Amino acid sequence: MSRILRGGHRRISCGAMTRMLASLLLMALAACTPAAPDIAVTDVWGRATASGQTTGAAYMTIANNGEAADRLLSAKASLSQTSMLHATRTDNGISSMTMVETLDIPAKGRVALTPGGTHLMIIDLAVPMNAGDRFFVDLKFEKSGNKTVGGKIVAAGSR
Ligand SMILES: [Cu+2]
Repeated sequence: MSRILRGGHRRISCGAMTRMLASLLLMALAACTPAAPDIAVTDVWGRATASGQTTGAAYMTIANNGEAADRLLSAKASLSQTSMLHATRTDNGISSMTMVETLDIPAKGRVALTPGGTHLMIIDLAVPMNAGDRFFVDLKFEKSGNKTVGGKIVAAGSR
């Protein structure tokens, strides 16, 4: 009986067994790694304001290079106490802005905040936005947490 069993089995060397266990472990680890967003914010800029103007706007590109979606929960520019995300919509040739609570950033996608589109409205400017000045925006993402990005103010009409 024992002779038959022994004859039917091929001996596996210790080295081969270790390699097999190692590759199984790697596969298990890969399967356990949760898909995560990978957020990169670029091209942060604002437009210089005219004298007396107390409201400005900032723009940026938010890319998600990860396998999971994320969501922008809030954004605040360093230029004033209050910022809010706005969407621009045009109905019958009349454009209006509506407040946006959150902004979905899809997996492997990008969302651009642009003039005429979604933008960060900067309310109650304490000082004018002057071309050449720099500012910061504190962003809060649902999964990626807080990110502070730097931007530059450009002259009106330059882009
Ligand atoms: Cu607005």
